[in-house]
Amino acid sequence: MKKMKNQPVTIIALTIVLSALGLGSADAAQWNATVGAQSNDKGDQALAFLPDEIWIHAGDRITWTFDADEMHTLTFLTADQPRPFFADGCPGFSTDPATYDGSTCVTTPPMVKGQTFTVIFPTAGNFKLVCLVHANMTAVVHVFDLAETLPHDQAFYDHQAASQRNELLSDGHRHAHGHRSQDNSPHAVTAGIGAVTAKAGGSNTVSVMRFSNHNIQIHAGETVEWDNQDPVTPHTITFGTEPVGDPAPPSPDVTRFRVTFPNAGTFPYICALHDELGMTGTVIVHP
Ligand SMILES: [Cu+2]
Repeated sequence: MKKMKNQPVTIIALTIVLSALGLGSADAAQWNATVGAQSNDKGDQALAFLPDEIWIHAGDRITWTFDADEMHTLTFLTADQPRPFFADGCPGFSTDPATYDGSTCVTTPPMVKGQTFTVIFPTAGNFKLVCLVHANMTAVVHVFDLAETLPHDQAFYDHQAASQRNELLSDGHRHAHGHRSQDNSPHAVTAGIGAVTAKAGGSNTVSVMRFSNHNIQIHAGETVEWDNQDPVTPHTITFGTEPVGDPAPPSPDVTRFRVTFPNAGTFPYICALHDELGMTGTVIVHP
């Protein structure tokens, strides 16, 4: 009973503090946005914040919903902060909801479809949003003073997010299809195709998480060459048991990988980073 009696006092005290800071909840608006998008088979991945540009008022909050099985982070760095490794975070990870005013780094750990994260923006400014997993995945949040008028409402952003999503995913479909039809070298496999789009708000990428020619047939003694044509997303070519722990490739700059198969047999392989998205293949070696 004693506890119940204390609660109203605490709430009143908190309200006074918030009002003094000009963060009265009556003015604060809730905005919604999305991180990532994917095709139904998960093979085409939009590496994008949707929408990639939002205008809000100081004190407002934005909740981002993750919508892809490919992992992403939601990260606001401080000025001049070097881009950290995604598993290290700021270092460390922010608790939900986080507050960002440019003075302290805010980041989520890598997150996937269904998870959400909210950031409150108490002060005016232009804040860049990045994903620590994918270079070239950026957006911007413009925080206006309360006196300024916002250019758009939530319905506008919902519509824009949907059209950016559709544009990226249909791009991915076209790239994959176009590439496969001209893929006439019998011993070559393309591990990943991607295209970066730079826009006013940020840059987005669509990545095709599939091996072209994924059931390649060769003869014993021949060589298969994999190349990665994706400028943003690394891939691995992994035969045998999936490595335990962090599957990041030891050298992301390697874009070509050759294996010679001396013996006949069927050799399944995966991309250790994206096998859960269906990025798998087989080399069938005939005698
Ligand atoms: Cu990402």
